[in-house]
Amino acid sequence: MEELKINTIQDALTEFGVSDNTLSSEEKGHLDEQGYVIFEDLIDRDWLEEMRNKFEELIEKEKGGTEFVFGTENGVRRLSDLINKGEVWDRVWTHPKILAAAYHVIGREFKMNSINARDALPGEGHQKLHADWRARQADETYTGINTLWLLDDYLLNNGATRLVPGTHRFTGAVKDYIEDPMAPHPNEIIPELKAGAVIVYNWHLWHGGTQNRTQLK
Ligand SMILES: O=C(O)CCC(=O)C(=O)O
Repeated sequence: MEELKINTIQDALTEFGVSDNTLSSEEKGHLDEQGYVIFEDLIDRDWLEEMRNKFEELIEKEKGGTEFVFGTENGVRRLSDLINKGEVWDRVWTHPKILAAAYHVIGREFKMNSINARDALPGEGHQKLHADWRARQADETYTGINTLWLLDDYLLNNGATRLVPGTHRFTGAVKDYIEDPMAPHPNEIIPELKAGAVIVYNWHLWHGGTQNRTQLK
């Protein structure tokens, strides 16, 4: 068998099927300008079903689920370290679109950090606007992305994520710009999407879970 030689990030990307055309120029532009890009129907029906089943199986096994950064979040089912909890998640971080987006934003070698899951139950889930990395300095280049894999539809009232387009370009922290990070932001959007979509965002982009207002009286 021929030995696989991977010496550079380019070798690794090629091995995973990434080419210059994996992202369209519109997709790259959106990521650059708005700080995020949406891939609709990235997860096919069988894979979606498999991920949903695995999620429920793990929640059952872990008695409701916890998450390592925050511990627990009230009324939210969370799982962490999914990379070590089933082959179904391997396709998440090896997907060519995701790797291409990571390389486009970071522009050099990078590594996978973690795969976690989050599901806000009715009445819960509202988070502060936050970035997923420390405040960026003026001379600092972008260092990472995060991705949201939709196992359920994103609706305006079911706890979908709010994003504030363009904020990845700001230096400093969210608190340097707004007084109340829990409050609605005038520029925030909640993308309404079907399960199976994936949102990729620069990890400096301000975002946060919203309250799941379904089944509330
Ligand atoms: O689930 C979401 O809507 C976003 C979660 C998030 O940003 C976080 O937990 O840090």
